[in-house]
Amino acid sequence: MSLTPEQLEQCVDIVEHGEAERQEIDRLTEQYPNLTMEEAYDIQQRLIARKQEQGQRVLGRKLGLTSRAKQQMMGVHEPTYGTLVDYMLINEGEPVCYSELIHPKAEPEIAFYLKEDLEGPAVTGAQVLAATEYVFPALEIIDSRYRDFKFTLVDVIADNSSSARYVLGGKPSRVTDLDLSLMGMVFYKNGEIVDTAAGAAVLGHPATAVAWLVRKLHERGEKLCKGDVVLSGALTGAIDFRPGDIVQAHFEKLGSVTLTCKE
Ligand code: OOG
Ligand code: MG
Repeated sequence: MSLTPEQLEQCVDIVEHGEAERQEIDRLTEQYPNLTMEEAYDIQQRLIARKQEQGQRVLGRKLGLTSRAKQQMMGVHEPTYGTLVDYMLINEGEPVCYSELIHPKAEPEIAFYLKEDLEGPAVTGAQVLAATEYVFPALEIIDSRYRDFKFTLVDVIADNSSSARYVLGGKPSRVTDLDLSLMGMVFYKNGEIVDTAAGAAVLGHPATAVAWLVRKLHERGEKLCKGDVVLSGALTGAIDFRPGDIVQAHFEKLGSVTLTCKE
């Protein structure tokens, strides 16, 4: 460990301030080039602890950079996770407020809702599916606090993996009899197709991504809990949107989810 507790707290101040003031921040690795992944997750954990002290509840987790499209887009080579709290959830039909965010982007995801805790060093995708009550079509709104949305893997981890908002589609589906890897998805902006994908874009199967998350959490003495929502990672690259835009993802069998945006 190269950073002192004071330096870790100072990093939390920077990220927290960027989000609260909607101001782009410099990459933490410019100040701390040797920042480790472990320290970056420590910063994220301290950031979430502060949000909890302010009354926010943890609603679940999100995976980041699970698809090759996203890894290439961001120039990184492995997934990350982030933590979801109350104010990030947008009910479908409510608009996202653009003025609360810096440079938001939207991306289509499959969300898991857990009926059992999941923990341990060797959890499989099959165990994830067995512990899943429902899956939902989802749109994640990411909003990196870093200037120009540019960061290294450790930077993005410290910034809670760019978490900002998320919308869950209204129709819960049971995973039994669904093949999430073959599930097709069409992504629209203002009625035009911007991208298409299948669930397999997410590490081969979205449940594999959730299993990766459980193993990663285990390394830090943490777990997924009954009632948690897990966003399993974007199936495509993320797209910009502005007030007045309508972003939609239509999933085979799961149905669709819509995001609107106001000033
Ligand atoms: C990091 C978060 C990526 C996903 O689903 O891949 C992410 C970023 O690209 O800013 O949420
Ligand atoms: Mg995402």
